[in-house]
Amino acid sequence: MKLFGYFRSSTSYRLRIALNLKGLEYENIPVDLRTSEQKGEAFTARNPFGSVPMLEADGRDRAQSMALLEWLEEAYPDPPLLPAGSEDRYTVRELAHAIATEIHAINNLPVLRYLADPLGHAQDDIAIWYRHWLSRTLGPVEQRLAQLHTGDFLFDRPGLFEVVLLPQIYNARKFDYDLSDKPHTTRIEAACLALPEFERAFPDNQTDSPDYIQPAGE
Ligand SMILES: N[C@@H](CCC(=O)N[C@@H](CS)C(=O)NCC(=O)O)C(=O)O
Repeated sequence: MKLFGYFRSSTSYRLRIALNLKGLEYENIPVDLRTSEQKGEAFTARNPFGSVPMLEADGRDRAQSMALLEWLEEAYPDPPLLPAGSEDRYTVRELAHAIATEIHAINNLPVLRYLADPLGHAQDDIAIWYRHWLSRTLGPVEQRLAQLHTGDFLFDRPGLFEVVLLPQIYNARKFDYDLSDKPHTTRIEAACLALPEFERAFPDNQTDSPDYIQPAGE
């Protein structure tokens, strides 16, 4: 498999975590969003959305991270990203889709850029926008985690929820968002970051990151 992504892209980060959790080998192919490589003809001929991630697998190019995560789950069910029962699956999807559709889609880079140009908003206002949409959904997510009496993970192992949560929390920290009133969210974040599957997927540990340090012996 080849994962076309960008180190700081949260949707690429989702895929890296999921592939690692499933123990699937993949080659990471950096697509440089700074030079708009994703909008070039060579890339859009393969992925008309002109966005990352794109996964090349079984001779097919697939895009759209949430659809890709569901595809991975169906194609490679073991180990699972979703719990066994339909009620628990519902809970995972409720929280994962809330983050994907109510935070990420509204706070994505093209949206933030559009607010600046052509709409003319100042960076300080854009940061207020960003934190507003974070609060609006991270608050209910935290409340739901409290109701569910979660431990280190939403259920017994990290899965689709954690795959979507961790990249969003990484972004929230980049925007200096105060998470001190979100003990359940940050407990799950800490437990995930301690796992090698999440560590390997971390943006700074990708070869296209300026912070990348080649591990000794590689
Ligand atoms: N709905 C898409 C969104 C993908 C997306 O927006 N990716 C961003 C990086 S996180 C990207 O490629 N942005 C560059 C652009 O849209 O021009 C998904 O979930 O895969």
